[in-house]
Amino acid sequence: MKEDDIDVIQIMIDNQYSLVARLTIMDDGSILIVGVGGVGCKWSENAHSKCHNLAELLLIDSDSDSFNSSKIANIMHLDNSGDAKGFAALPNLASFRFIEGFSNISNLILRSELIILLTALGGGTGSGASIELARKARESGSMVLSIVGLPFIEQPLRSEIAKRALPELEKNSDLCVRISLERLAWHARESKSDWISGSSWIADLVEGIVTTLAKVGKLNLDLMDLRTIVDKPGESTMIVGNGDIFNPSKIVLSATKSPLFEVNIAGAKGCLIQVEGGPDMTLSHLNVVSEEFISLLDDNCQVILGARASNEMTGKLRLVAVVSGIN
Ligand SMILES: Nc1nc2c(ncn2[C@@H]2O[C@H](COP(=O)(O)OP(=O)(O)OP(=O)(O)O)[C@@H](O)[C@H]2O)c(=O)[nH]1
Ligand SMILES: [Mg+2]
Repeated sequence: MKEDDIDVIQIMIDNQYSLVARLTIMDDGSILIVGVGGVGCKWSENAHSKCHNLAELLLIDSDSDSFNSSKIANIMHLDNSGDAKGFAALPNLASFRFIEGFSNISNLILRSELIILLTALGGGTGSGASIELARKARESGSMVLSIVGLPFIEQPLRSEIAKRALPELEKNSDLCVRISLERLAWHARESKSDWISGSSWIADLVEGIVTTLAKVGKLNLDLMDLRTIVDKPGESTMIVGNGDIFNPSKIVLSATKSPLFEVNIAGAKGCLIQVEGGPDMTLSHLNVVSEEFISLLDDNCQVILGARASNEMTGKLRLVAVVSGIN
């Protein structure tokens, strides 16, 4: 899509959705992707590898194996003194260690406007430290989007730990997306990847959110837009769908097949949508994808729409949506 086309699309969108275009470009380092615990670290490292120019990475774990593969991550090791490989179902100890070591990462948190926190609950580290991280981040004025894996049904002890941790994490996050590990594993099989690496779904979602908010573009959406949507009463969630440019309807279908946990977006009252494509994306692609997605939501849903074209997306389309006001 050429710059001129973007101008045309801008006018069309203004007419249809009363979008207020903004040119805000976030400062370097203002988006931070944080992985907490073994699985959270893997998910965030994978996600960050797709948008490393636009966000910083922080890995937090008690098991130092989580830090071995990244050369660019900021690291918070919750057990520097010993050779412990985890907190083996002790979230309180993980919280305590996190608070004790927080001053080492406080600057990083302080300069982050948006924190995307990834963790899988049920173990010690993720279930304890993620809550404290979210709390500290909110206290220092950051917006916190949490993406949280919930244990497999056949893991009763882990599920119990997760059940206790989840409400606290939700309370300390602006938006908390619950991922079913069963559905993620199913999704991973379909995309020929594995759930421990986040399937491809989590990396796509995080990359989508980061590029939506950080990328220089005429239709750039920003944190104010995101805030408008997530502040609506009710539940909120995030969704991503991918496909090729020849079949835009399929993108919406792929978005509805997400590994999310029991979420029904039918009555959603707010939605921020970003459609991404390559230079070959046209207004009609943009319309088909956004209209089809919006038709799944409440008739009076407030919609904020953005679009972005980049060379890497040639031949492809991606829809990223933050949906809120779900009852
Ligand atoms: N089935 C299965 N589930 C796993 C496996 N590893 C992690 N999980 C799931 O992912 C959740 C989080 O695991 P981790 O990220 O390893 O936990 P952690 O936060 O590092 O916790 P600690 O190691 O106890 O400090 C667990 O509660 C399980 O539900 C695995 O190898 N198999
Ligand atoms: Mg661990």
